[in-house]
Amino acid sequence: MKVNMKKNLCRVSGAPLAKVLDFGMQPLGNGFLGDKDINTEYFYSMKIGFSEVSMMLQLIEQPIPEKMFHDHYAFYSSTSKVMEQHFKSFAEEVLDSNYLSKSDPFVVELGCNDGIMLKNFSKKNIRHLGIEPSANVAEEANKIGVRTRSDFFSKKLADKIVSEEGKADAFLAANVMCHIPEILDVVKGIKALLKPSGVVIFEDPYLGDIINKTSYDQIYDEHVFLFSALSIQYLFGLEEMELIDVSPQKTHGGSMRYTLAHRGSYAVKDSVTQLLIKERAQGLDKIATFEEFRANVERSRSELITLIKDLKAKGKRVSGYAATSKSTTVLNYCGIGPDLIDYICDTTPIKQGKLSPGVHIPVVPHEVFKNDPTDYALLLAWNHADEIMEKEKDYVGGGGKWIVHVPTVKVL
Ligand code: DWN
Ligand code: SAH
Repeated sequence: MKVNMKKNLCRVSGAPLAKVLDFGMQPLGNGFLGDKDINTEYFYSMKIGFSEVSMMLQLIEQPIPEKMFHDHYAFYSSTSKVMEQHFKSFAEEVLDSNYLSKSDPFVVELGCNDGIMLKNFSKKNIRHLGIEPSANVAEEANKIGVRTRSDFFSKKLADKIVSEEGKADAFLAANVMCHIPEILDVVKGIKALLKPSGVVIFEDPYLGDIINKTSYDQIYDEHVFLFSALSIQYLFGLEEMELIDVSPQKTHGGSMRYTLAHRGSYAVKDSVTQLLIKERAQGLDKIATFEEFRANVERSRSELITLIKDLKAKGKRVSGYAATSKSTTVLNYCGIGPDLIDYICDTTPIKQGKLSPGVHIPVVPHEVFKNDPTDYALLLAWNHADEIMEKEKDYVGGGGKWIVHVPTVKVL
């Protein structure tokens, strides 16, 4: 796949980008590796920039998608029970809405991963199609009866789907629109794929929360864009589409669900007007806001390093909990390696026995954390805190302590 690599230009408006923050050379967020791969590990220069024209915060450079999404993609969506429930509710909301035609509705999902959301449609015999380039997770989806095509979504593919299967009532996506550098082509594809009454409903980590919580770990190779309602309105406006509803979500540390339709086809809900006003008041349209964000990120980094080094100096053992993609940014940007963290436990078999990207901390099964708990555990999946705290009461009961870095660095 070709990626438009015109440096320092906004991928949406083409206007020059103002540089916001430079994280230095970073490995792939999901680039877990074996000992033999250390010498050939891939790094790229991770910097973010902002355009006041499109109001889009974005990576200035991004590795080509095939480096990240392939037949051994390490993230399986169904590892979280809370996310299973979340996507069940998401699907039920769509099924109960007026957006689907009464006869033979057709639902398409971008980046369906292991089928976590679409299975709720397939179980009800709703005509559906998942588009998922990572072949290993697409295979899991197909295995559970979710019809999935292993490919990258594009305008060309949208035209093919329309000619083979007709237009869609609903185009869904979760945590994937922000992954696609060729976003203009994707929006053209969505426009072509939707019926006149069709809607696109998608959610992604929300820029307003990222700024408020200094959750800079949402920035990594896969997350090429950090969306706000302002930037989404601009982006889809290019194809004569508009926001008709927005709904904040608790998932992934604060997300926003956007519903869009062809311009003029539905009434615009008040939620949209209110959020756009709020975002301007928060300064999500101004470069100055991101300069303040940079200062907060730098402060968070120095506090986390100091805390962990102090604990080590006192002879305490520290581990990481959950080998998330986000943690790759935190650990590499802060320079936290195996000298400070003994291991990272994770429930995903494909990550276990590997080294974490860049800093090379061993990733071990969850049982290691159970059997050999450390004095402190850095909660790298802070977005799943409720689910994890509920499961790990024994750790705290046994004297273990959690370290979190979002929204501020502290020991719980
Ligand atoms: O956007 C993305 C989101 C949806 O998922 C992708 N680009 C990649 C991925 O990001 P992430 O890796 O930061 O996602 P999570 O959901 O924060 O982390 C999942 C990891 O945490 C998995 O490796 C499983 C692990 N985990 C665990 O070990 N024990 C998760 C839970 C809930 C647990 O109890
Ligand atoms: N929707 C799931 C998965 C999110 S991870 C969830 O919320 O848990 C992002 C997914 O998007 C990965 O499975 C990746 O393979 C997929 N993806 C990345 N680029 C894509 C593209 N161009 N078209 C469709 N899917 C893509």
